[in-house]
Amino acid sequence: MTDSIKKSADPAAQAMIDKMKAASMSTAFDRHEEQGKRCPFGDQGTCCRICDMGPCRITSTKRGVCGADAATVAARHLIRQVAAGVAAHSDHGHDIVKTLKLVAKGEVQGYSIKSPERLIALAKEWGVTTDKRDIKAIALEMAELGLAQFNNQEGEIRYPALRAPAATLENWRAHDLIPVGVEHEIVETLHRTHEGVDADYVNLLMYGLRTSMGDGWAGAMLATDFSDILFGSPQPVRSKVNLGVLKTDEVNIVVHGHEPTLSEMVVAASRDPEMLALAKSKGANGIMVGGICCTANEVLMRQGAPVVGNFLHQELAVATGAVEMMLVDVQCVMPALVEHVGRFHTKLITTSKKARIRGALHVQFEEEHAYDIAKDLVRTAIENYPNRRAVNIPENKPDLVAGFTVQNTFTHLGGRYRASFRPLNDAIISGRLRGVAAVIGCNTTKKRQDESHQAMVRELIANDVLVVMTGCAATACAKVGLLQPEAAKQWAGEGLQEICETVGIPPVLHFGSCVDNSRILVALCEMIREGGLGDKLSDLPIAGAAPEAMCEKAIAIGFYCVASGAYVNYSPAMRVLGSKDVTKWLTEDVEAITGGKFSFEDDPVKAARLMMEHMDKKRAALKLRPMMYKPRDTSAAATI
Ligand code: NFS
Repeated sequence: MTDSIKKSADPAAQAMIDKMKAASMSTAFDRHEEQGKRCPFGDQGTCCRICDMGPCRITSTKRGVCGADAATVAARHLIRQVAAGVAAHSDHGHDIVKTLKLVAKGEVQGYSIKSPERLIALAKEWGVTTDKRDIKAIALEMAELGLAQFNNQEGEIRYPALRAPAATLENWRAHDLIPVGVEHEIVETLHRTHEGVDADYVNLLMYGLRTSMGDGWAGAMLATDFSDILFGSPQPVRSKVNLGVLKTDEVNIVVHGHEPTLSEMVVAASRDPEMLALAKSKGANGIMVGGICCTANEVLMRQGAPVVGNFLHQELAVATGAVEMMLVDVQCVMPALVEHVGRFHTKLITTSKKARIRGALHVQFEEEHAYDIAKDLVRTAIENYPNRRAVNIPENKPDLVAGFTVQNTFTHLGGRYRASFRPLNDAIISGRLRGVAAVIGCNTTKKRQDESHQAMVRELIANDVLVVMTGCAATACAKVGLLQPEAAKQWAGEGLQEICETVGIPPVLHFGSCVDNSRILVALCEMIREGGLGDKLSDLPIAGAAPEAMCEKAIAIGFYCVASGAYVNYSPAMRVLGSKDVTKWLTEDVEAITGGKFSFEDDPVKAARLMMEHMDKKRAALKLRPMMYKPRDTSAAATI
């Protein structure tokens, strides 16, 4: 294997890694190697950095200056990571809700309420009067109620009681796992983990679960619902993925980061006849707006915009020399981009006051002037087109289908006149489907890019597990055609194949960005409501995985999935292995509390089997037909 083949499973990435190496450009893959072997204390969660008497390195015989042992230290640092992940998703959600408020007050430019039916449905769910009321008045009230979810100080966040099955809700209440509000739990986590406060690792980890609920069942869920209201509820849509979507003869604008507020406007501005005429006048045949990371998923789901790549593609995209502008907002943006754009004509523009990079241009995004700002940015990109030098775009750009949601997926499964979860539940009960798996999360330089996602998903669908995906994981699988309906014939087990062919869906459903993992929680609630699969979320034959996890957001997601009763394989392992107690609690003891638990298996195929064993255990408890395990065909002929 050459060096680049070891680093990424994606041929387009391999070509660019080689090219960058030849040009002496350092990528995340190189910097990963430069870091060398990691300090075992840091790597295993036993380096305590909480107070300034440290840092302390904890072993089984040596405690910190204050007396904290490995379990206390590992648990403290882990739940701080949970809090940071919750904060990231929730701040995103907060800004979306705030945008709806500005729309309701008429204080923005370019936005409207694209899905009034979703707004009305949500208002009814929240008990807000909708009859004979102006849509903007409903939007204003809903936005204010939504904003209150973040800083509520008493009671419970709103969604669990509205959406979760009664038995799950009761269990959460019994264990005090429902947040009062998103922000309070983050504050309390920071307090509890301050020097000299909570030293009981179980108490700390339980609070980590509670804090994470403010992500999945509040911040992220609000982000999804309010994005659907503002930008439209996604519908199944065809598009393309990978670096090959960049155009040799068009202005290429790459939107990278997370929030759909600016990227939606940039897509709209790129379709403005005035901008298209300007592009023509500069010798370009059009304007391509494509995305990286979850911004990609946002504009893919709602606009069908092509996906340039996932997390480890950001530097590679710039190195094609074909990107006129890379627009970034928040999260998952590498500061290293600055070094690369200096070698090309690419303009790197930060747009959020929360996330600036020294050396990048900054254009402050404001909702009040959103369309004008977007148009100015598109104009600048067009004017940059004649400055292009050598361009080298890999050819890869497979098709994909995305745009699945709780609202539309099961309309598909049930057919036009049977929009319910009944067909999904029946398929599981009859054994045509073993269960449902959510494979989500990032890329990491600790693993070969995309390989774990692809291997895990192939193993699952071969064994009749319907897979739902979000985030960079979905992009990884899209790159090898797994998000096309045709993939069912090639890869899926017979039962799943039959369903996909009857309904015309891929065996792997793209549910959107990482905040859209909340769609998966809602789908699980609907499965319980439909009946026949138990009475709490932990009864379902389902499992989750983040096989190339990298960031604190992924830890927060893992936590709220386990809190919700799911089995979650998380790899590479969280930094807790230095404490046997914390590791055991996360991978065993927590199951008695929530019904969910973690495993830290690194091998994606073995992990898929563990996930299926869990599904089979749940099937047995529900007295459903046992399923056979079929090793998947790994011959070359079976590969896409
Ligand atoms: Ni999720 Fe999405 Fe990707 Fe990971 Fe980053 S983009 S929010 S964090 S790297 S999946």
